[in-house]
Amino acid sequence: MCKKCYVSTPIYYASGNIQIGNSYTTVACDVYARYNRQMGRKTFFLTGMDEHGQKIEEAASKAGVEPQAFVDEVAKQTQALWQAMHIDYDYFVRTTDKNHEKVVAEVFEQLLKNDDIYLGSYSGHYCVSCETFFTEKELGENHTCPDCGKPTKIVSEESYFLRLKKYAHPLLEYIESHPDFIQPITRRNEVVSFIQSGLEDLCVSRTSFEWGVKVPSNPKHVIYVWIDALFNYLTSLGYGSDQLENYQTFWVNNARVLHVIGKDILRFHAIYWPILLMALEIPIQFKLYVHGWILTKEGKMSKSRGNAVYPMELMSRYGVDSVRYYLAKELPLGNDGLFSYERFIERYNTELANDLGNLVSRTVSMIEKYCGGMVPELKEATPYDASLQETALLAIRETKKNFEAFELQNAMQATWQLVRRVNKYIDETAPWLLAKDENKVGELSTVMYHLAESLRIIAHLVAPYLVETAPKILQSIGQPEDGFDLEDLSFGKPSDGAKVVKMESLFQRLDMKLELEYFEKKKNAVSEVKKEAETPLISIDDFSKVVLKIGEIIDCKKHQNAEKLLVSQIQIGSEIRQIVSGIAMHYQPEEMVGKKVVVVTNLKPVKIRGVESCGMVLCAANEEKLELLEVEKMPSGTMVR
Ligand code: ME8
Repeated sequence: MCKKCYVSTPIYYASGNIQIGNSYTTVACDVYARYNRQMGRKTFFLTGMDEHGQKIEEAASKAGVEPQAFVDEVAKQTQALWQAMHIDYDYFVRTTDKNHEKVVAEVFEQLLKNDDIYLGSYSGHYCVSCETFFTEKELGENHTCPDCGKPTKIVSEESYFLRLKKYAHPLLEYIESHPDFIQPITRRNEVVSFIQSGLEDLCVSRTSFEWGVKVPSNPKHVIYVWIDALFNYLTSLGYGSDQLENYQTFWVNNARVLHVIGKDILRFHAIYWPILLMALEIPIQFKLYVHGWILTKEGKMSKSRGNAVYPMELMSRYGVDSVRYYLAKELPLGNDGLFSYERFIERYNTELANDLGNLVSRTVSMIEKYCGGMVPELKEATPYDASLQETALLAIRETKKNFEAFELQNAMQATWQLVRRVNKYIDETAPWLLAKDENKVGELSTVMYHLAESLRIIAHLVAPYLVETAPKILQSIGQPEDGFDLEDLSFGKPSDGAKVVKMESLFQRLDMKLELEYFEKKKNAVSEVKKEAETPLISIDDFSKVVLKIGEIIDCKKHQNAEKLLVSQIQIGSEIRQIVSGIAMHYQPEEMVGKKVVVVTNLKPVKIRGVESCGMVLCAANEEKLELLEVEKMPSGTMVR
């Protein structure tokens, strides 16, 4: 068995926008890396940031800071997020790392020297957002980007090109002779037909912006951000430096090298990356696992659509494990998954609170009640033990088999077969009845042993994703942590007098209605803020067109034709104005008299339900409450500024 593992996420664009969708890759890789460590493999888990390119240069300039300061801040925030999500990476690469930049520049020169890169000129449709050129036939309606829908620009410039055409045939041969190179197979087929439809040489440099690695022999050119980014997988291992140990261990001599990516970046990884490696005669060691997207009812998550859900928001309400659980469970390899709060809460309640959380607390309570808190050893058999043990062994086998294949969802399902079986075992054996019968003491002990032993196994199987819960389960059944070794996990560890520990419930059941209301309210609040942010700014001259004065209400009556309106007579300095206000649901006419309020005095007079209104009284209001803006000391007629 291969005792090593190298797994990588894509490096995230330093746009500082990690939502629940794109945090999927990182959680999934973390789960896989933890599984491999539990299998006793020496594991290198890589993630990081993609920090060059026009998009980032523009974002920094919009924020009014230098690009380096901009990406430093985003990297800090991203690392804090990963820490909060318990992402246990071995290395966090940044493409602005000096050693990375140096290797990218050298690699480019090498490709140039080998004539795999040549100088030409390019004219085409470029999407700044996706950092990608598109051919005419690939474009969406009105020359928009087929990926993000934004307008593309025609860009014409002297450029370097990478010879993709030259490598099309060898790449097809490689894919054919390595059937598991791209998984799932649908993605592999997509790549094959794309190559078969004819590859064009790829434009790999830009001259219209500065923020990137310069071509050393022609520094007006910045190296294409994807060449720069893809090499992170090697520079992180020391490739191109004098410290090649990790490169040798985790790349050259390793059968388990995995790049996990989303479907939108398949072409870069399945075509450009292996071609770059072929051109440099670096072995193609990696396999690609391609996942779909997490969508919401409104489609792909994006900040601009306002449907993005952020992991911090969920974690602070429901804890880290439930978010990791949801993400790992939601995406079958290859297909898209859905995020909705309903689904999240449903999964939380059914699978975490009911199936697992309850099982742990019931087991602990019963062992306390029936066995004085000490996990007993096996005694007299019950008719249900054999089937439970069989399910436990099957769950171990199937969970591991699916983790091996990066089928996280199936791995979790295999474990839940056991969780459900143990719950059923409690119903079948009915320990509360056994406890009433003196002749059944032996069977009761056996049942309690089976419950605790099953929980020990479950804790090991869920440890890659329920990182906070798994140690708590072990603690509650009085078992020491053993690094959650999965290699030798089996049923039948002696209980050795372990003592159970009663703990707070692992997952509190949630009230679906209340939770949905909470998020609905939050969504409304966010859209209010967004609306406000979208309101155009006005100048001081615009503001000074509005004349505001203090007025004292000297008389007030109900409007005769409208129950929501009050008609007030307001003294403003020496003049008296009549003003109609929609506040009758909040104020009685008599309580209005004597109030000194803020009045807009230069509004054009209007008739409201037949009554003339010459101005407006200002109030603070939301959906529930309304309050007049009042002053105490200032005399009527005072200007408000
Ligand atoms: O692509 N659901 O970075 P990135 C699932 N810098 N996955 C999603 C998703 C969603 N809603 N949205 C995005 C880049 N992703 C490049 C990578 S690697 C040499 C350079 C995934 O920050 C996306 O598919 O735009 C990608 O795998 C990852 O998030 C990072 O995306």
